[in-house]
Amino acid sequence: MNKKFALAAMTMLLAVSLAACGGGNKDAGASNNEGAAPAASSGDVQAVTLKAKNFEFDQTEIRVKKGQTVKLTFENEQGIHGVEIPDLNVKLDQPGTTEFVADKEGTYEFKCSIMCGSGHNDMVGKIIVE
Ligand SMILES: [Cu+2]
Repeated sequence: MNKKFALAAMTMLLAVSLAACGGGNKDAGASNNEGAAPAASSGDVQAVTLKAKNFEFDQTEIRVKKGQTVKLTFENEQGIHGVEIPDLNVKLDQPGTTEFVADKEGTYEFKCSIMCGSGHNDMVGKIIVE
């Protein structure tokens, strides 16, 4: 009988202390993100620079965090190319910068958006939202 009571009391204490911890930690996680991604300029914006030449991109796999605003800068180093991510409604037909919110987890194809020549179809990569 006493053991049962003690167990019940301990369980309650544990529940109370867990609840207290959970409430206090809400904001603690935010500051832990600092420095995690050197490319990020500020806050929840992740800066990505993608460069194109005949006939490839300098990156074929880009990883971004779900929910972040992605600031995509596209540059042509050689030839005339563009970039598009059809599933995310992102398109840059010339060098420039665009922003989009990576709000869905998944793997999306990006590719050259301009018929640039014989290697056009090789100009593909994937962007992974995780
Ligand atoms: Cu092309």
